[in-house]
Amino acid sequence: MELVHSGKVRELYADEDDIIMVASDRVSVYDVVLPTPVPGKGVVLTQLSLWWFGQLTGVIANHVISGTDVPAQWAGRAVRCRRLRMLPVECIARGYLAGLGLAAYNETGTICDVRLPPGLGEGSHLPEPVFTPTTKATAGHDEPMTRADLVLLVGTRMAAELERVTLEVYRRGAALAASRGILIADTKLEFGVDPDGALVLADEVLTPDSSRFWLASQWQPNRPQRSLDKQFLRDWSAALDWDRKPPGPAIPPDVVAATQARYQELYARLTGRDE
Ligand code: PZK
Repeated sequence: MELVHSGKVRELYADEDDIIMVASDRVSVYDVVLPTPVPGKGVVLTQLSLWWFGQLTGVIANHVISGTDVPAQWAGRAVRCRRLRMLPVECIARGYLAGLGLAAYNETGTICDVRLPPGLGEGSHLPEPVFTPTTKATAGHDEPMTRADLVLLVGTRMAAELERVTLEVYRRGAALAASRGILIADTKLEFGVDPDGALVLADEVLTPDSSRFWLASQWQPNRPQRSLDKQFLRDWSAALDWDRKPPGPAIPPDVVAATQARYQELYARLTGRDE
């Protein structure tokens, strides 16, 4: 199969008219891919994404053709998808303040033209989820967009549709996760358009590589939150003499095992399944 795109932790292949998305066991911490894989991660994230797509079928069509009709060597970690015309925007919804959203708020009191109340801090729960689209930078980091930027890129109707669907996916996902003790701080969605012009949810959905997951029982205002999946990696790497630039350090076996256990726990809690 032809390799179409290789990302930090995933690969995209072309199979005739379809594409096959393959999730590796690679992990990144502070945006650096580490040299040691976390066995099982690609399978867990793929199965979680497929489960969410299923939960969301009433909200929006998706690109999944099959989670099983894939080459045997990638069983469990690959998804056969419809090839779409991808929209050049990352659609982010935020329910809590963290990351680039926090940085924008601290500078301007707004995120992507949405004014937020004063006095919010790191980890704050927002009064309403906000839609904060960003550009897909080909080099360097993604940049926040204004509403006007988005309209120029996709048109008025599509801009409104993207906002509505992104917020609805976030609301549904966050409500379901909250009922299982997990907060979804924010999530990044990618959409494509099918040959009929219909909007389709693509990529992966509501996984820890596209979203911030926090344990509700551990949430505290005004501090960085403990990430459900990567906290062991962060705590361990913080104690090293590492400048957070590539190449990252090799992960010791006990930290690999603890990280694996966190991915499993997240999957089991959200889906109610054991694997
Ligand atoms: C598509 N990416 C992101 C980059 C990955 C994924 N259904 C689709 N049709 C056509 N193209 C894409 C999709 C989807 N989803 C996704 N880039 C293009 C990407 C690197 C690795 F696994």
